[in-house]
Amino acid sequence: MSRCPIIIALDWDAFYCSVEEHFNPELKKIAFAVQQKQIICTCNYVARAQGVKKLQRLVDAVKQFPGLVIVNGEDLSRYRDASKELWYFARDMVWGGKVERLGFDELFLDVTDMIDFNMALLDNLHVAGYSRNLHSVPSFFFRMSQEDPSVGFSCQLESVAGNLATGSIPEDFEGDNLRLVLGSHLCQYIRSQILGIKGYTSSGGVSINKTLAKTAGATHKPNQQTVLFPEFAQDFLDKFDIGKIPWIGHKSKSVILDAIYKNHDPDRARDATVFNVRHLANKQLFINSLGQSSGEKLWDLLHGVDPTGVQPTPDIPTQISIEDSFRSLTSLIEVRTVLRRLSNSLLDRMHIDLMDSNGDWLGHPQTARLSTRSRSTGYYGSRSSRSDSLPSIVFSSSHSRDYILDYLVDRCWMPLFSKVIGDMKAFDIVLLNVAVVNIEKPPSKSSDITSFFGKKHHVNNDIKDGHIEEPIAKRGKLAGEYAGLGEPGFEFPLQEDEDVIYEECSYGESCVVCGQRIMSFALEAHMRFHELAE
Ligand code: TTP
Ligand code: MG
Repeated sequence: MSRCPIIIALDWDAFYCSVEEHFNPELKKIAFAVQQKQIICTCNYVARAQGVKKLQRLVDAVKQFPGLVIVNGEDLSRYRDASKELWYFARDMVWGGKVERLGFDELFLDVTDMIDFNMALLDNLHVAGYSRNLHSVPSFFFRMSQEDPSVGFSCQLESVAGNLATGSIPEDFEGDNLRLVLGSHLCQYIRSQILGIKGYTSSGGVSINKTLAKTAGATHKPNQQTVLFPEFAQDFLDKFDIGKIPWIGHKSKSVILDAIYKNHDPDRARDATVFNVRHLANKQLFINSLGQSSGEKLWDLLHGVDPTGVQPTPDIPTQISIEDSFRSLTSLIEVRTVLRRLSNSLLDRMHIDLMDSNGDWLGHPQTARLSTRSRSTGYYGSRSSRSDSLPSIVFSSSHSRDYILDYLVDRCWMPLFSKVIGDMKAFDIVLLNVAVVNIEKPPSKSSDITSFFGKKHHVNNDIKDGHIEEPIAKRGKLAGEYAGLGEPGFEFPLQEDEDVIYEECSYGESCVVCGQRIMSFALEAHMRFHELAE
Protein backbone atom coordinates (compact mmCIF):
# COMPACT_ATOMS: atom_id res chain seq x y z
CA MET A 1 0.00 0.00 0.00
CA SER A 2 1.48 3.37 -0.97
CA ARG A 3 1.82 5.82 1.84
CA CYS A 4 1.67 9.59 1.72
CA PRO A 5 4.80 11.55 2.48
CA ILE A 6 4.69 13.32 5.82
CA ILE A 7 5.96 16.86 5.43
CA ILE A 8 6.63 19.48 8.08
CA ALA A 9 6.87 23.14 7.07
CA LEU A 10 8.62 25.48 9.50
CA ASP A 11 8.64 29.27 9.33
CA TRP A 12 10.63 31.26 11.89
CA ASP A 13 8.51 33.83 13.67
CA ALA A 14 9.28 37.47 12.90
CA PHE A 15 12.62 36.17 11.75
CA TYR A 16 14.79 39.26 11.43
CA CYS A 17 13.37 40.50 14.73
CA SER A 18 14.13 37.19 16.42
CA VAL A 19 17.72 37.43 15.24
CA GLU A 20 17.97 40.98 16.58
CA GLU A 21 16.45 39.84 19.88
CA HIS A 22 18.95 37.03 20.04
CA PHE A 23 21.77 39.56 20.08
CA ASN A 24 19.92 42.09 22.19
CA PRO A 25 17.37 40.37 24.46
CA GLU A 26 16.18 43.75 25.75
CA LEU A 27 14.35 44.13 22.46
CA LYS A 28 12.03 41.26 23.36
CA LYS A 29 9.98 43.47 25.63
CA ILE A 30 9.50 46.40 23.32
CA ALA A 31 7.73 47.03 20.06
CA PHE A 32 10.30 47.26 17.31
CA ALA A 33 10.59 46.92 13.58
CA VAL A 34 13.40 46.12 11.19
CA GLN A 35 14.00 48.69 8.50
CA GLN A 36 15.36 48.14 5.02
CA LYS A 37 15.58 51.26 2.95
CA GLN A 38 12.24 53.06 3.31
CA ILE A 39 10.21 50.12 4.46
CA ILE A 40 9.63 48.03 7.55
CA CYS A 41 10.43 44.54 6.33
CA THR A 42 9.17 42.98 9.55
CA CYS A 43 8.23 43.82 13.12
CA ASN A 44 8.08 41.77 16.28
CA TYR A 45 4.83 40.44 17.68
CA VAL A 46 4.76 43.08 20.41
CA ALA A 47 4.62 45.67 17.64
CA ARG A 48 2.09 43.64 15.65
CA ALA A 49 -0.20 43.59 18.68
CA GLN A 50 -0.15 47.39 18.56
CA GLY A 51 -1.10 47.40 14.90
CA VAL A 52 2.29 47.74 13.18
CA LYS A 53 2.32 45.83 9.91
CA LYS A 54 5.01 44.04 7.96
CA LEU A 55 5.99 45.92 4.79
CA GLN A 56 4.60 49.20 6.06
CA ARG A 57 6.34 52.29 4.82
CA LEU A 58 8.77 53.49 7.45
CA VAL A 59 7.49 57.04 7.37
CA ASP A 60 3.91 55.87 8.00
CA ALA A 61 4.86 53.52 10.81
CA VAL A 62 6.90 56.12 12.64
CA LYS A 63 4.10 58.64 12.34
CA GLN A 64 1.43 56.21 13.46
CA PHE A 65 3.47 54.60 16.24
CA PRO A 66 5.78 57.25 17.71
CA GLY A 67 7.20 54.83 20.30
CA LEU A 68 8.19 52.22 17.75
CA VAL A 69 11.89 51.37 17.90
CA ILE A 70 13.53 50.97 14.50
CA VAL A 71 16.48 48.66 13.93
CA ASN A 72 18.40 48.88 10.69
CA GLY A 73 18.33 45.54 8.93
CA GLU A 74 20.34 46.26 5.81
CA ASP A 75 23.26 44.15 6.98
CA LEU A 76 21.97 40.70 6.19
CA SER A 77 24.91 38.71 7.44
CA ARG A 78 23.45 38.01 10.88
CA TYR A 79 20.16 36.85 9.40
CA ARG A 80 21.98 34.69 6.91
CA ASP A 81 24.17 33.13 9.58
CA ALA A 82 21.24 32.46 11.91
CA SER A 83 19.27 30.99 9.05
CA LYS A 84 22.08 28.62 8.22
CA GLU A 85 22.58 27.62 11.83
CA LEU A 86 18.89 26.81 12.26
CA TRP A 87 18.82 24.91 8.99
CA TYR A 88 21.79 22.74 10.02
CA PHE A 89 20.29 22.19 13.46
CA ALA A 90 16.93 21.07 12.09
CA ARG A 91 18.59 18.97 9.43
CA ASP A 92 20.56 17.03 12.01
CA MET A 93 17.28 15.80 13.46
CA VAL A 94 15.82 14.57 10.17
CA TRP A 95 16.89 11.18 8.88
CA GLY A 96 18.70 11.39 5.59
CA GLY A 97 18.94 15.17 5.99
CA LYS A 98 15.84 15.60 3.86
CA VAL A 99 15.43 19.30 4.50
CA GLU A 100 14.79 21.98 1.90
CA ARG A 101 15.39 25.64 2.58
CA LEU A 102 13.12 28.28 1.15
CA GLY A 103 14.67 31.67 1.56
CA PHE A 104 16.06 32.61 4.93
CA ASP A 105 13.26 31.57 7.17
CA GLU A 106 11.40 28.56 5.88
CA LEU A 107 12.23 24.88 5.90
CA PHE A 108 10.47 21.82 4.55
CA LEU A 109 11.25 18.57 6.35
CA ASP A 110 10.44 15.23 4.80
CA VAL A 111 10.04 13.01 7.87
CA THR A 112 8.34 10.10 6.11
CA ASP A 113 11.07 7.58 6.98
CA MET A 114 11.02 8.55 10.64
CA ILE A 115 7.26 8.22 10.78
CA ASP A 116 7.26 4.84 9.07
CA PHE A 117 9.90 3.47 11.39
CA ASN A 118 7.85 4.56 14.40
CA MET A 119 4.63 3.28 12.83
CA ALA A 120 6.29 -0.12 12.68
CA LEU A 121 7.01 0.14 16.40
CA LEU A 122 3.36 0.96 16.98
CA ASP A 123 2.37 -2.07 14.96
CA ASN A 124 4.60 -4.15 17.17
CA LEU A 125 2.79 -2.78 20.19
CA HIS A 126 -0.42 -3.81 18.52
CA VAL A 127 0.89 -7.31 17.97
CA ALA A 128 1.99 -7.41 21.58
CA GLY A 129 -1.61 -7.08 22.62
CA TYR A 130 -2.32 -3.35 22.73
CA SER A 131 -5.53 -2.33 21.13
CA ARG A 132 -5.36 -0.17 18.03
CA ASN A 133 -7.69 2.07 19.93
CA LEU A 134 -5.00 4.48 20.96
CA HIS A 135 -6.62 5.32 24.25
CA SER A 136 -5.12 2.12 25.46
CA VAL A 137 -1.61 3.14 24.42
CA PRO A 138 -0.80 5.37 27.37
CA SER A 139 2.36 6.91 26.08
CA PHE A 140 4.40 6.21 23.02
CA PHE A 141 8.15 6.66 22.83
CA PHE A 142 8.94 8.18 19.45
CA ARG A 143 12.40 7.10 18.41
CA MET A 144 14.63 9.71 16.86
CA SER A 145 17.39 7.21 16.20
CA GLN A 146 17.23 3.86 14.47
CA GLU A 147 20.33 2.67 16.29
CA ASP A 148 19.86 3.97 19.80
CA PRO A 149 16.46 3.14 21.32
CA SER A 150 16.97 5.60 24.14
CA VAL A 151 17.03 8.65 21.84
CA GLY A 152 13.59 10.15 21.33
CA PHE A 153 10.64 11.57 23.20
CA SER A 154 7.39 10.43 24.75
CA CYS A 155 4.05 11.52 23.39
CA GLN A 156 0.36 10.85 23.85
CA LEU A 157 -0.98 9.58 20.56
CA GLU A 158 -4.65 9.89 21.33
CA SER A 159 -4.40 13.59 20.52
CA VAL A 160 -2.88 15.74 17.84
CA ALA A 161 -0.07 18.04 18.92
CA GLY A 162 -1.10 21.59 18.05
CA ASN A 163 -4.07 22.97 16.15
CA LEU A 164 -6.23 21.36 13.53
CA ALA A 165 -6.35 23.31 10.28
CA THR A 166 -10.00 22.47 9.95
CA GLY A 167 -12.43 19.71 10.83
CA SER A 168 -12.00 17.40 13.74
CA ILE A 169 -9.68 14.49 14.33
CA PRO A 170 -10.71 12.01 11.63
CA GLU A 171 -12.82 9.05 12.64
CA ASP A 172 -10.43 6.78 10.86
CA PHE A 173 -7.53 7.13 13.19
CA GLU A 174 -5.27 4.72 11.38
CA GLY A 175 -3.02 4.59 8.36
CA ASP A 176 -2.08 8.01 7.01
CA ASN A 177 -4.13 9.80 9.64
CA LEU A 178 -2.20 8.11 12.40
CA ARG A 179 1.03 8.85 10.57
CA LEU A 180 0.07 12.53 10.56
CA VAL A 181 -0.64 12.38 14.29
CA LEU A 182 2.85 11.00 14.77
CA GLY A 183 4.09 13.78 12.48
CA SER A 184 2.41 16.39 14.66
CA HIS A 185 4.24 15.12 17.73
CA LEU A 186 7.50 15.04 15.83
CA CYS A 187 6.94 18.60 14.65
CA GLN A 188 6.26 19.68 18.23
CA TYR A 189 9.46 18.00 19.39
CA ILE A 190 11.60 19.51 16.64
CA ARG A 191 10.20 22.97 17.32
CA SER A 192 10.75 22.62 21.03
CA GLN A 193 14.37 21.54 20.46
CA ILE A 194 14.95 24.54 18.23
CA LEU A 195 13.44 26.84 20.82
CA GLY A 196 15.16 25.21 23.80
CA ILE A 197 18.60 24.99 22.28
CA LYS A 198 18.72 27.75 19.70
CA GLY A 199 16.17 30.11 21.20
CA TYR A 200 14.03 30.64 18.11
CA THR A 201 10.26 30.17 17.92
CA SER A 202 8.67 28.90 14.77
CA SER A 203 5.29 28.20 13.27
CA GLY A 204 4.85 24.72 11.89
CA GLY A 205 2.53 22.97 9.49
CA VAL A 206 2.15 19.21 9.12
CA SER A 207 0.51 17.55 6.15
CA ILE A 208 1.11 15.29 3.18
CA ASN A 209 2.82 17.72 0.82
CA LYS A 210 4.71 21.01 0.90
CA THR A 211 1.86 23.24 -0.21
CA LEU A 212 -0.62 21.86 2.31
CA ALA A 213 1.94 21.91 5.12
CA LYS A 214 2.97 25.48 4.36
CA THR A 215 -0.57 26.75 4.02
CA ALA A 216 -1.63 25.03 7.23
CA GLY A 217 1.41 26.33 9.10
CA ALA A 218 0.52 29.92 8.24
CA THR A 219 -2.87 29.73 9.97
CA HIS A 220 -1.74 29.75 13.59
CA LYS A 221 1.16 32.01 14.48
CA PRO A 222 3.41 32.70 16.29
CA ASN A 223 4.95 29.73 18.09
CA GLN A 224 2.18 27.32 17.16
CA GLN A 225 1.64 24.49 14.78
CA THR A 226 -1.21 23.19 12.68
CA VAL A 227 -2.03 19.79 11.26
CA LEU A 228 -4.02 19.29 8.09
CA PHE A 229 -5.52 15.86 7.43
CA PRO A 230 -5.95 15.04 3.73
CA GLU A 231 -9.69 14.46 3.94
CA PHE A 232 -10.17 18.08 5.03
CA ALA A 233 -7.64 19.57 2.63
CA GLN A 234 -10.13 20.72 0.00
CA ASP A 235 -12.46 22.32 2.54
CA PHE A 236 -9.50 24.07 4.04
CA LEU A 237 -8.11 25.39 0.75
CA ASP A 238 -11.49 26.40 -0.63
CA LYS A 239 -11.75 29.34 1.76
CA PHE A 240 -8.49 30.96 0.70
CA ASP A 241 -8.05 33.58 -1.95
CA ILE A 242 -6.10 31.86 -4.74
CA GLY A 243 -3.35 34.44 -4.32
CA LYS A 244 -2.73 33.08 -0.84
CA ILE A 245 -1.93 29.61 -2.08
CA PRO A 246 1.85 29.21 -2.11
CA TRP A 247 3.46 29.55 -5.52
CA ILE A 248 0.43 31.31 -7.07
CA GLY A 249 1.62 34.85 -7.69
CA HIS A 250 -0.23 38.03 -8.49
CA LYS A 251 0.39 37.64 -12.21
CA SER A 252 -0.94 34.08 -12.42
CA LYS A 253 -3.93 35.04 -10.32
CA SER A 254 -4.70 37.92 -12.60
CA VAL A 255 -4.36 35.79 -15.75
CA ILE A 256 -6.70 33.17 -14.29
CA LEU A 257 -9.29 35.72 -13.21
CA ASP A 258 -9.12 37.43 -16.60
CA ALA A 259 -9.76 34.09 -18.26
CA ILE A 260 -12.67 33.32 -15.97
CA TYR A 261 -14.36 36.68 -15.99
CA LYS A 262 -13.21 37.82 -19.42
CA ASN A 263 -13.81 41.45 -18.67
CA HIS A 264 -13.54 43.45 -15.50
CA ASP A 265 -16.38 42.11 -13.49
CA PRO A 266 -16.80 44.10 -10.29
CA ASP A 267 -17.34 40.87 -8.36
CA ARG A 268 -14.03 39.56 -9.50
CA ALA A 269 -12.07 40.23 -6.34
CA ARG A 270 -14.78 38.72 -4.19
CA ASP A 271 -14.85 35.64 -6.31
CA ALA A 272 -11.17 34.80 -6.15
CA THR A 273 -11.56 32.10 -3.55
CA VAL A 274 -10.26 28.67 -4.39
CA PHE A 275 -13.81 27.36 -4.17
CA ASN A 276 -15.14 29.81 -6.75
CA VAL A 277 -12.23 29.48 -9.07
CA ARG A 278 -12.48 25.69 -8.99
CA HIS A 279 -16.14 25.84 -9.83
CA LEU A 280 -15.97 28.56 -12.46
CA ALA A 281 -12.89 27.27 -14.24
CA ASN A 282 -11.56 23.90 -15.30
CA LYS A 283 -8.16 22.43 -15.95
CA GLN A 284 -8.34 23.23 -19.65
CA LEU A 285 -8.96 26.91 -18.95
CA PHE A 286 -5.89 26.95 -16.71
CA ILE A 287 -3.81 25.25 -19.40
CA ASN A 288 -5.09 27.57 -22.10
CA SER A 289 -4.24 30.65 -20.10
CA LEU A 290 -1.06 29.60 -18.30
CA GLY A 291 0.41 26.98 -20.59
CA GLN A 292 0.43 23.21 -20.20
CA SER A 293 2.88 22.85 -17.36
CA SER A 294 1.96 25.85 -15.20
CA GLY A 295 -1.72 25.42 -15.93
CA GLU A 296 -1.75 21.82 -14.76
CA LYS A 297 0.45 22.58 -11.78
CA LEU A 298 -1.66 25.47 -10.51
CA TRP A 299 -4.91 23.64 -11.11
CA ASP A 300 -3.57 20.74 -9.07
CA LEU A 301 -2.43 23.06 -6.29
CA LEU A 302 -5.97 24.36 -5.91
CA HIS A 303 -6.96 20.76 -5.29
CA GLY A 304 -4.27 20.17 -2.71
CA VAL A 305 -2.13 18.17 -5.09
CA ASP A 306 1.55 19.02 -5.00
CA PRO A 307 3.87 16.28 -6.23
CA THR A 308 7.06 18.31 -5.77
CA GLY A 309 8.97 16.52 -3.07
CA VAL A 310 11.37 18.01 -0.58
CA GLN A 311 14.63 18.70 -2.43
CA PRO A 312 17.39 18.67 0.17
CA THR A 313 19.33 21.90 -0.03
CA PRO A 314 23.03 21.32 -0.74
CA ASP A 315 25.61 22.73 1.66
CA ILE A 316 27.32 24.60 -1.09
CA PRO A 317 25.09 26.67 -3.34
CA THR A 318 25.06 25.84 -7.00
CA GLN A 319 25.50 29.50 -7.78
CA ILE A 320 25.64 32.86 -6.11
CA SER A 321 24.15 35.94 -7.62
CA ILE A 322 23.71 39.53 -6.61
CA GLU A 323 21.48 41.98 -8.36
CA ASP A 324 19.90 45.35 -8.16
CA SER A 325 17.26 47.13 -10.15
CA PHE A 326 17.09 50.74 -11.17
CA ARG A 327 14.80 53.25 -12.70
CA SER A 328 17.27 53.78 -15.51
CA LEU A 329 20.94 53.19 -16.30
CA THR A 330 21.97 54.74 -19.60
CA SER A 331 25.71 55.31 -19.43
CA LEU A 332 28.69 52.99 -19.25
CA ILE A 333 30.06 54.93 -16.30
CA GLU A 334 26.89 54.30 -14.32
CA VAL A 335 26.93 50.65 -15.31
CA ARG A 336 30.55 50.28 -14.27
CA THR A 337 29.93 51.90 -10.89
CA VAL A 338 27.03 49.56 -10.20
CA LEU A 339 28.96 46.51 -11.37
CA ARG A 340 31.81 47.36 -9.04
CA ARG A 341 29.45 47.67 -6.10
CA LEU A 342 27.68 44.42 -6.96
CA SER A 343 31.04 42.70 -7.37
CA ASN A 344 32.05 43.77 -3.91
CA SER A 345 28.96 42.15 -2.46
CA LEU A 346 29.46 39.12 -4.65
CA LEU A 347 32.98 38.64 -3.31
CA ASP A 348 31.66 38.99 0.24
CA ARG A 349 29.04 36.37 -0.44
CA MET A 350 31.57 34.04 -1.99
CA HIS A 351 33.70 34.33 1.12
CA ILE A 352 30.78 33.66 3.43
CA ASP A 353 29.18 30.83 1.49
CA LEU A 354 32.14 29.18 -0.16
CA MET A 355 34.93 29.51 2.38
CA ASP A 356 35.31 27.60 5.60
CA SER A 357 36.38 29.15 8.86
CA ASN A 358 40.04 28.38 8.08
CA GLY A 359 39.82 30.44 4.93
CA ASP A 360 39.87 27.41 2.64
CA TRP A 361 37.59 27.42 -0.38
CA LEU A 362 34.84 24.79 -0.25
CA GLY A 363 33.76 25.44 -3.81
CA HIS A 364 35.19 27.21 -6.83
CA PRO A 365 32.79 28.83 -9.25
CA GLN A 366 34.00 28.33 -12.81
CA THR A 367 31.81 30.73 -14.72
CA ALA A 368 30.83 34.39 -14.47
CA ARG A 369 27.40 35.32 -15.78
CA LEU A 370 26.04 38.80 -16.34
CA SER A 371 22.32 39.33 -16.82
CA THR A 372 20.48 42.51 -17.62
CA ARG A 373 16.96 43.59 -18.17
CA SER A 374 16.15 46.51 -20.44
CA ARG A 375 13.44 49.04 -19.90
CA SER A 376 11.97 47.93 -23.24
CA THR A 377 11.11 44.50 -21.80
CA GLY A 378 9.61 45.97 -18.62
CA TYR A 379 10.22 45.15 -14.99
CA TYR A 380 9.00 41.59 -15.38
CA GLY A 381 10.41 41.09 -18.84
CA SER A 382 13.00 38.58 -19.89
CA ARG A 383 16.66 38.95 -19.16
CA SER A 384 19.64 38.85 -21.48
CA SER A 385 22.66 36.97 -20.20
CA ARG A 386 26.24 36.35 -21.25
CA SER A 387 28.81 34.12 -19.57
CA ASP A 388 32.55 33.65 -19.55
CA SER A 389 35.22 31.99 -17.42
CA LEU A 390 35.50 33.53 -14.00
CA PRO A 391 38.95 35.10 -13.56
CA SER A 392 40.83 33.11 -10.96
CA ILE A 393 42.01 36.29 -9.31
CA VAL A 394 38.80 36.24 -7.30
CA PHE A 395 40.32 33.41 -5.25
CA SER A 396 43.52 35.29 -4.66
CA SER A 397 44.58 36.07 -1.14
CA SER A 398 47.50 38.16 -2.27
CA HIS A 399 45.80 41.00 -4.11
CA SER A 400 43.93 43.89 -2.61
CA ARG A 401 40.15 43.94 -2.75
CA ASP A 402 40.27 47.10 -4.89
CA TYR A 403 42.60 45.49 -7.36
CA ILE A 404 40.46 42.40 -7.66
CA LEU A 405 37.30 44.47 -8.10
CA ASP A 406 38.81 46.60 -10.86
CA TYR A 407 40.12 43.51 -12.58
CA LEU A 408 36.80 41.76 -12.37
CA VAL A 409 34.82 44.73 -13.61
CA ASP A 410 37.12 45.71 -16.45
CA ARG A 411 38.14 42.27 -17.64
CA CYS A 412 34.99 40.33 -17.04
CA TRP A 413 31.75 42.23 -16.42
CA MET A 414 32.24 45.17 -18.79
CA PRO A 415 33.22 42.92 -21.74
CA LEU A 416 30.18 40.77 -20.97
CA PHE A 417 28.05 43.89 -20.81
CA SER A 418 29.26 44.94 -24.28
CA LYS A 419 28.30 41.52 -25.57
CA VAL A 420 24.84 41.87 -24.03
CA ILE A 421 24.14 45.23 -25.59
CA GLY A 422 25.79 44.20 -28.87
CA ASP A 423 25.65 46.96 -31.45
CA MET A 424 22.89 48.89 -29.74
CA LYS A 425 23.69 52.59 -29.91
CA ALA A 426 21.87 53.37 -26.68
CA PHE A 427 20.66 51.31 -23.79
CA ASP A 428 18.38 51.74 -20.82
CA ILE A 429 18.96 49.12 -18.17
CA VAL A 430 16.60 48.47 -15.27
CA LEU A 431 18.33 45.45 -13.77
CA LEU A 432 21.88 44.16 -13.44
CA ASN A 433 22.71 40.74 -12.06
CA VAL A 434 26.19 39.35 -11.55
CA ALA A 435 26.52 35.67 -10.81
CA VAL A 436 29.13 33.01 -10.32
CA VAL A 437 27.96 29.60 -11.43
CA ASN A 438 29.25 26.07 -12.08
CA ILE A 439 30.59 25.79 -8.58
CA GLU A 440 32.95 22.84 -8.38
CA LYS A 441 34.65 21.29 -5.42
CA PRO A 442 38.23 22.58 -5.31
CA PRO A 443 41.10 20.15 -5.82
CA SER A 444 42.39 18.48 -2.69
CA LYS A 445 45.15 20.38 -0.95
CA SER A 446 47.80 18.00 -2.18
CA SER A 447 47.01 18.58 -5.85
CA ASP A 448 48.28 21.56 -7.71
CA ILE A 449 45.78 24.40 -7.71
CA THR A 450 47.28 25.92 -10.85
CA SER A 451 46.45 22.81 -12.83
CA PHE A 452 42.85 23.17 -11.71
CA PHE A 453 42.61 26.69 -13.01
CA GLY A 454 44.98 26.12 -15.88
CA LYS A 455 42.30 24.63 -18.10
CA LYS A 456 40.13 27.70 -18.06
CA HIS A 457 41.63 30.63 -16.28
CA HIS A 458 44.61 32.75 -17.04
CA VAL A 459 45.68 35.29 -14.52
CA ASN A 460 47.38 37.91 -16.62
CA ASN A 461 50.90 38.79 -15.76
CA ASP A 462 49.99 42.34 -14.93
CA ILE A 463 48.16 41.05 -11.88
CA LYS A 464 51.53 40.53 -10.39
CA ASP A 465 51.91 44.28 -10.46
CA GLY A 466 49.00 44.67 -8.12
CA HIS A 467 50.16 45.88 -4.76
CA ILE A 468 50.09 43.09 -2.27
CA GLU A 469 48.07 43.77 0.79
CA GLU A 470 46.82 41.73 3.65
CA PRO A 471 44.81 38.66 2.59
CA ILE A 472 41.16 39.17 1.89
CA ALA A 473 39.26 38.88 5.12
CA LYS A 474 38.05 35.48 6.07
CA ARG A 475 34.53 34.55 6.92
CA GLY A 476 34.47 35.74 10.54
CA LYS A 477 35.96 39.08 9.81
CA LEU A 478 33.80 39.63 6.80
CA ALA A 479 30.64 39.21 8.76
CA GLY A 480 31.65 42.22 10.79
CA GLU A 481 32.56 44.17 7.70
CA TYR A 482 29.15 43.88 6.23
CA ALA A 483 27.70 46.85 8.04
CA GLY A 484 27.17 49.79 5.80
CA LEU A 485 27.69 47.97 2.55
CA GLY A 486 24.24 49.03 1.55
CA GLU A 487 23.60 45.92 -0.45
CA PRO A 488 20.61 44.38 1.25
CA GLY A 489 19.89 40.99 -0.14
CA PHE A 490 17.45 38.23 0.01
CA GLU A 491 17.83 34.63 -0.93
CA PHE A 492 15.17 32.86 -2.81
CA PRO A 493 14.89 30.72 -5.90
CA LEU A 494 15.17 32.54 -9.16
CA GLN A 495 12.33 32.85 -11.59
CA GLU A 496 11.75 30.00 -13.96
CA ASP A 497 12.86 31.98 -16.96
CA GLU A 498 16.41 31.72 -15.75
CA ASP A 499 18.33 28.61 -16.55
CA VAL A 500 18.90 27.71 -12.94
CA ILE A 501 18.02 24.40 -11.41
CA TYR A 502 18.32 25.52 -7.87
CA GLU A 503 19.84 28.55 -6.37
CA GLU A 504 20.37 28.92 -2.70
CA CYS A 505 21.74 32.36 -2.80
CA SER A 506 19.84 34.50 -5.22
CA TYR A 507 19.25 37.87 -3.71
CA GLY A 508 15.86 38.36 -5.28
CA GLU A 509 15.18 41.74 -6.76
CA SER A 510 14.92 45.29 -5.59
CA CYS A 511 11.51 46.84 -5.74
CA VAL A 512 11.68 49.82 -8.06
CA VAL A 513 9.34 51.79 -5.82
CA CYS A 514 10.82 51.32 -2.36
CA GLY A 515 14.11 49.58 -2.99
CA GLN A 516 13.13 46.69 -0.73
CA ARG A 517 14.64 43.33 -1.66
CA ILE A 518 11.94 40.87 -2.62
CA MET A 519 12.21 37.31 -3.77
CA SER A 520 11.49 37.17 -7.46
CA PHE A 521 8.31 35.17 -7.22
CA ALA A 522 6.90 37.59 -4.64
CA LEU A 523 7.74 40.72 -6.55
CA GLU A 524 4.42 40.95 -8.29
CA ALA A 525 2.58 40.66 -5.00
CA HIS A 526 4.83 43.27 -3.51
CA MET A 527 4.13 45.68 -6.40
CA ARG A 528 0.46 45.12 -5.80
CA PHE A 529 1.04 46.21 -2.22
CA HIS A 530 2.30 49.55 -3.54
CA GLU A 531 -0.55 49.83 -6.00
CA LEU A 532 -3.03 49.38 -3.19
CA ALA A 533 -1.19 51.84 -0.98
CA GLU A 534 -1.32 54.54 -3.63
P1 TTP B 1 8.37 36.33 6.71
O1 TTP B 1 8.41 34.90 7.14
O2 TTP B 1 7.38 36.75 5.69
O3 TTP B 1 8.11 37.25 7.97
P2 TTP B 1 8.58 37.12 9.46
O4 TTP B 1 9.37 35.88 9.70
O5 TTP B 1 9.26 38.39 9.84
O6 TTP B 1 7.21 37.09 10.24
P3 TTP B 1 6.21 35.88 10.45
O7 TTP B 1 6.19 35.63 11.92
O8 TTP B 1 4.91 36.41 9.95
O9 TTP B 1 6.70 34.71 9.68
O10 TTP B 1 9.78 36.78 6.18
C1 TTP B 1 11.00 36.38 6.79
C2 TTP B 1 11.98 37.52 6.87
O11 TTP B 1 12.26 37.98 5.56
C3 TTP B 1 11.46 38.70 7.63
O12 TTP B 1 11.81 38.62 9.01
C4 TTP B 1 12.07 39.87 6.94
C5 TTP B 1 12.41 39.39 5.56
N1 TTP B 1 11.54 39.95 4.52
C6 TTP B 1 12.03 40.96 3.72
O13 TTP B 1 13.17 41.39 3.87
N2 TTP B 1 11.21 41.49 2.75
C7 TTP B 1 9.93 41.06 2.55
O14 TTP B 1 9.23 41.57 1.68
C8 TTP B 1 9.44 40.01 3.39
C9 TTP B 1 8.03 39.51 3.22
C10 TTP B 1 10.27 39.50 4.36
MG1 MG C 1 8.69 33.96 9.25
